[in-house]
Amino acid sequence: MFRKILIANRGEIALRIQRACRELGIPTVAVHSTADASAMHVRLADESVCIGPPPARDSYLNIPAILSAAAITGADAIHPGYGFLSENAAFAEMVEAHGLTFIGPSSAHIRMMGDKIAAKTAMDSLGVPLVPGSAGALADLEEAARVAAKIGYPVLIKAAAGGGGRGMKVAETPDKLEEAWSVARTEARAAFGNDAVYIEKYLDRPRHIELQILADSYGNVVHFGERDCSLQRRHQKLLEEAGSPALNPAQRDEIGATVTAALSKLGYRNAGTLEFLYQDGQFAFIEMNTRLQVEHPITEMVCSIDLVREQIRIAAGQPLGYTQQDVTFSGHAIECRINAEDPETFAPSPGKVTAFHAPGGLGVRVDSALYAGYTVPSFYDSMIAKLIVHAPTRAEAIARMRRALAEFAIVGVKTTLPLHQRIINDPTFQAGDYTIHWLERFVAGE
Ligand code: MV4
Repeated sequence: MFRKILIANRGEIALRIQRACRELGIPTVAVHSTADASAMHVRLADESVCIGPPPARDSYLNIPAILSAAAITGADAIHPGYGFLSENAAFAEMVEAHGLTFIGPSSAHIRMMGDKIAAKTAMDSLGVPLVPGSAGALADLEEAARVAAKIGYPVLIKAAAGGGGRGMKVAETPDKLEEAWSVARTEARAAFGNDAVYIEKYLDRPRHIELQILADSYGNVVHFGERDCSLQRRHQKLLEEAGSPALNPAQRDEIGATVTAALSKLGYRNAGTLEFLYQDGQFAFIEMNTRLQVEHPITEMVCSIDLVREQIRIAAGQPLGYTQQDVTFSGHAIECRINAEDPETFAPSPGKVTAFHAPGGLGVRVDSALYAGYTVPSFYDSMIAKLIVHAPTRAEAIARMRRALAEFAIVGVKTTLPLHQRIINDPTFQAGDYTIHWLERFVAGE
């Protein structure tokens, strides 16, 4: 096992990783920018190192400073959390080149999944269902037109280096293809320095369902069921559920078996999430995330597993301690992401938190690095808390979330708590009858 783990992140996820380390008896090193000197992840760490000025590119993305902090403190492993350097293959490579362990997949797998075309090609060859589309990058507009005619309109042109919705263009009809093609290529070149694009059949009302897996270094792969992440606005998730209101256990078992077999053949290691679009009873793989995800706690609640602990054990070369049969699903979990934002305009609302009271009680979990007197800085993501509830049924989880939201007091900054209260009370949400488009319309008042 590791002697000491450096956590290359901030906020609630840095605390989450510290907690797992502490339960394993492993000391932690926090890193922080000058803006975060009094942050909770620094206060609670065993030791801390300042790695630079407030902008992330100078601190939380500053690879030499982070590697130096590991060397100075004698850390032998680095956990990247989510965001920042978590899916940076070059960083994973450098960590290993310095004789440290990167707590995550191999740099080769991070790189493969970062290229959405390579990810789809790999999953296709392993028998994972895809959205119909081009086999690889499109050579030219003529090829795009040929593939589009074959799969049928509307189609979507996507950037190979994309993900998270950037560099995507819909063409409803053949006469719109040239425009979509050139806009997608121009955007991809500007955003990623890579204008490779591919084409897919456009699904008009899918749900976004993702599958959590863990894989050890010995070919054992286990899945922990799905999360329904359809409730998002501008590709920012607001609320997630485990399991999906749209799936039954047999459907979960079937896609789970397909995915675990595929990842075992691929030789994948550590935690991963496969993203699918789900429409008309069909799963279609779109992307794979090679990191711990923000919404991992809802999976932990329904499976009674500590995913971060398992990530650390796997990275230390230990085998998974259980098989698929040992994974059981109990009840329903919901997560609300609470952001320091205006609940109507979504404008960031940094500033001093003058009062903070977190809800509690049976089946309530709050993952947050907030405290009364803390000043939310303007330099980073606006998520300040995750409120997670777990209950025997979805209806009881909704009632529990309503109760917990009402108890939550955050004073001094605007938060998205009122928006979550509106969502949780909405009949369409309560019926579980929503797609990826529902929330945008809901916040627009439609
Ligand atoms: C799609 C799609 C419809 N059809 N692909 C958006 C982000 C990226 N991860 C993939 N995305 C989509 N791909 C096909 N073939 C619709 C989306 C999409 C979306 C997907 C998941 C969650 C929210 C979304 C919001 C808008 C569009």
